[in-house]
Amino acid sequence: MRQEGRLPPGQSLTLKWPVLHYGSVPRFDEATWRFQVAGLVSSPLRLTWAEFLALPCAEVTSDFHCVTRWSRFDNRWEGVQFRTINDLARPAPEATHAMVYGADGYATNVPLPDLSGENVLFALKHDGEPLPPEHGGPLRLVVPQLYGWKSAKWVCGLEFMPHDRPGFWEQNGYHRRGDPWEEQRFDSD
Ligand SMILES: Nc1nc2c(c(=O)[nH]1)N[C@H]1C(S)=C(S)[C@@H](COP(=O)(O)O)O[C@H]1N2
Ligand SMILES: [Mo]
Repeated sequence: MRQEGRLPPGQSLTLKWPVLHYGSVPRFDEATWRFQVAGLVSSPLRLTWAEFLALPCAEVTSDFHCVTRWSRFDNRWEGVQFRTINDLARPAPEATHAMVYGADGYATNVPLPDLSGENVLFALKHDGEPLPPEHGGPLRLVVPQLYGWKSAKWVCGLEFMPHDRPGFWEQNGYHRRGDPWEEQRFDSD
């Protein structure tokens, strides 16, 4: 659905669902998979797949904007809100950013205020179907208000940090925050 004011500057709408990542799709093994939360937290987490699935589930619909200039509207995501993980781990007041990790060795930094919104979640499903491996299945982060590279696929954990530190793309010239409405594409923007 095209709607006035929904497309950030310099973006084009796509009806397809492009697959974009660096490297190859990591293998998922339910027996050895763990979701780890570390760093500046009162309760570090190390959840098994069964424990993760037992967390309360939420559903949100959001638009997705990739820095390579495509946007996809109305993605229906189901999963565990970041808030839920945050409440379990209880970060210290000094924590300002998180480094989010993917099982492929990916890392991306996100300011904590950008993670606290109700539509930020660790997604297990997209448009009613289990998340396909090429789109980050079985679990990916979704941070809809930032460019897509912040939405780490195959997410396996995060680290709460007392300051900002660049992740993979951020070390390679991409913006620290990546707000599509401000066109924060590159470090120099
Ligand atoms: N682990 C991991 N997550 C990643 C990436 C990646 O290379 N590795 N690429 C990012 C980029 S640049 C985008 S645009 C989205 C694309 O998600 P999609 O393939 O489901 O469309 O995944 C993001 N998450
Ligand atoms: Mo991207």
